[in-house]
Amino acid sequence: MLALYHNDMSVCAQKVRMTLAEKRLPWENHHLDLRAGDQQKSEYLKLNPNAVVPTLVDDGEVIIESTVICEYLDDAYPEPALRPKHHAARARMRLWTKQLDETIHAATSTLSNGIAFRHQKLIWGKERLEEFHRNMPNPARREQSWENITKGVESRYFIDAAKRFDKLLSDMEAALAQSKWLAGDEFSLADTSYAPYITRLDHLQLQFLWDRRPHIPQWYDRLRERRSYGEAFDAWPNQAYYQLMKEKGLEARDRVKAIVSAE
Ligand SMILES: N[C@@H](CCC(=O)N[C@@H](CS)C(=O)NCC(=O)O)C(=O)O
Repeated sequence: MLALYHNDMSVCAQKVRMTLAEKRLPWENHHLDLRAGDQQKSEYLKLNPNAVVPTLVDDGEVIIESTVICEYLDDAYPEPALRPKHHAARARMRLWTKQLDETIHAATSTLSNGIAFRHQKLIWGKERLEEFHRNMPNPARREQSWENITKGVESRYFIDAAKRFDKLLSDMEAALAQSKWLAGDEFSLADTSYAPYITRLDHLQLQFLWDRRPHIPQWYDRLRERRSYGEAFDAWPNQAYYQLMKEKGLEARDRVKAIVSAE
C-alpha cells in the first residue's frame, strides 16, 4: 500500500496527488499540519530529513522530493504512462520539471509567503517564528523564508520572483500555442507538475499574468476538467487559506503588475 505524507495546500503535494490520481492509485493519508510544525517533528524527520512534504512510502521504501516521487510512480506503476514515449518530448518534459525545481518552486514560496502566508506566521510572535526557522534544516531556505515573512512584498526576493513567473508564463504560452500539453500532444508529468503553480497564481488573484496569453487559461481549463484535478485539488480544500490568498492577493496585485510592466 502506498502512503503519502502531505498537506492539503502544499503545491508539491498537489502535484504528487494529481499524479497518483492519474494512475488511479489508492493511498493511505498522512496529513501534516505545516503551521503546527508537524514537518519538523523527529518522527517525520526520520522519513524526510529536509522537514518538508511530500514523502511517499511504498511498501517500506521511502521516496522524497516531489519530482522524484512522480518519476518513481511512473516507473513503478507505468500505466497510464505520464512521460512521453518520444525522446525529444520526454526531454521537453524534463526541462519543465527541472526549471520548476531550480527556480519556480522558490519563486512560488516567495510570492505565497510574501503576499499571504506570512500573516499566518507573524501572529505567532518573534520567539515562535525564530524557533520555527531554527528548525529549518536548509540554511538558504531558512534565510529566504525569514526575509519573505518579515518583509512581505518588500522582500529582496520579491521582484525576481514576480519576473520569474512572467518569464515562465511567456514560455508556457509559446509551448501551448504549439501543442495541447506542455511537452507536446501527450498529457505528461510536465502538466501535473505545473497545475499547482498556476492554481496558486489563480488563488493569489494574479490572473492578469495571462491576460494576453490565451493558451494558458485554455490549458488551465482542460486541466480542471480532468478527474485527477478534482481528486488532487478540490478534494483537499482549505477555505481559510483560499480566503487569505484572495484578500492579500488583491492587496498585492498592483505591486506585482508594476514589477512585470517595468521592463
Ligand atoms: N523540493 C521539495 C520541496 C518541498 C517543499 O518545499 N514543501 C513545502 C510545501 S510545498 C513544505 O513542506 N514547507 C514546509 C516548511 O518549509 O516548513 C519537493 O519538491 O518535494
